Amino acid sequence: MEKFGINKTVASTFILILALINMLLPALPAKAADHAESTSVSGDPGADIGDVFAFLNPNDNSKVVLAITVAGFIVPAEQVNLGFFSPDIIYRFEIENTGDSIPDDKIDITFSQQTSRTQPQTATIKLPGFQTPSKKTIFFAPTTVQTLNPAANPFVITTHQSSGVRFYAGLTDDPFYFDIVGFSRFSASVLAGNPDGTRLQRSRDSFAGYNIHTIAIEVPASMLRGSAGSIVGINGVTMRRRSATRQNNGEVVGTGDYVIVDRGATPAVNTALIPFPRKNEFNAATPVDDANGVFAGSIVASLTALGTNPTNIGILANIAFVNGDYLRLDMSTPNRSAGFGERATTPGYTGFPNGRRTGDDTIDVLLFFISNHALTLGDNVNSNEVPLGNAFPFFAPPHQPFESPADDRTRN
Ligand SMILES: [Ca+2]
Ligand SMILES: [Ca+2]
Ligand SMILES: [Ca+2]
Ligand SMILES: [Ca+2]
Repeated sequence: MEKFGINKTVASTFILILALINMLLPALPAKAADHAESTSVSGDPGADIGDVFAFLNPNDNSKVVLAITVAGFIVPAEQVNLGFFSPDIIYRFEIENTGDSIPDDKIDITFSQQTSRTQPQTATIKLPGFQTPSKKTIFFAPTTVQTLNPAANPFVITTHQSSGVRFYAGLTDDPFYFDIVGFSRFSASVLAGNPDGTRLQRSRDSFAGYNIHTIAIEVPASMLRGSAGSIVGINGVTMRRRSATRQNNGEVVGTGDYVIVDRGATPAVNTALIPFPRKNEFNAATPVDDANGVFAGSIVASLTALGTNPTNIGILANIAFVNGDYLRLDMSTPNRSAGFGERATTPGYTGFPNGRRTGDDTIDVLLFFISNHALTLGDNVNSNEVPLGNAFPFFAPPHQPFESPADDRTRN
């Protein structure tokens, strides 16, 4: 068995971060980057959640930025054709703010039909408390139209006047970075009984150069607070109507109640830890199911097979399912950046698993615990391939087609 060197300083810093988080949080949600992780969503890109983010605006810590990415791997040359949101889907942020696994409120976002490749769709945003007549707040915002020009169209950001809520929907660079191939080869080596850390030294970001659909909303922290005080849990959900009927004119009409197609909180739980036969089931389930232990056996079995010891299984279980898979954010912890270029060991680090910032290296944090603290260098992909924006929505603009032969930045 090959041994991986353990950097004790790095390890102790991680453990300190974890201890602090465990004191603050009854349970951390398992949020994973989960692009096309199950057959139910790989065949339904519009509803396929890539990642979910929740963090304090580093420029104004009284505001919380929530974001969900869907329908990833958009090639720049096709983004005019592919860059729109399905009008049949509810995009939802579930808000858990009482400290259990049951969501207490939600933000729902839907989109109008796309009528032209050059015209925006209209998003309808229902803010928390929408079910209460006195709090019923709804507003509308245009999406950002895509172009094949060398420069992306500027982000169109809409501010709802009475609440101060800000909204963005459109393509962005995919901020998730991960060497999928390296991880897959490394996992295979572990499962074969011969762990080979060199498999993680390719330093290739499987997501580089591709765009993704991003929905981002900035709300006052006070809008998310509940009886759990400054701790809030976020679960990203996509929903479609239970039945769909294909019409003779090619349109599809949905009927019946809305059901969950995909969900996202802690990165990579479904991708890495749920066995293939249960991936569709996991996506359609809820944090309450997690807390009831529906997937506990499968997750523990996957971690055990990877050699994760009981202590670290306990840590990851607390993140992934003990109190439901939510991305838990302590809104009382100051945040000064979107995390770009930081590691969990960077002084002042305040990111994942405390919420998740667009720049956070979530894979390295998860690999650290899965490997019993041996993999201190993670997957050797340490940041997004382009800088993130320094203002809301804290994403980079979409990649655009190049004018002449050049590196397209993809790194498969
Ligand atoms: Ca997904
Ligand atoms: Ca609750
Ligand atoms: Ca990227
Ligand atoms: Ca990494």
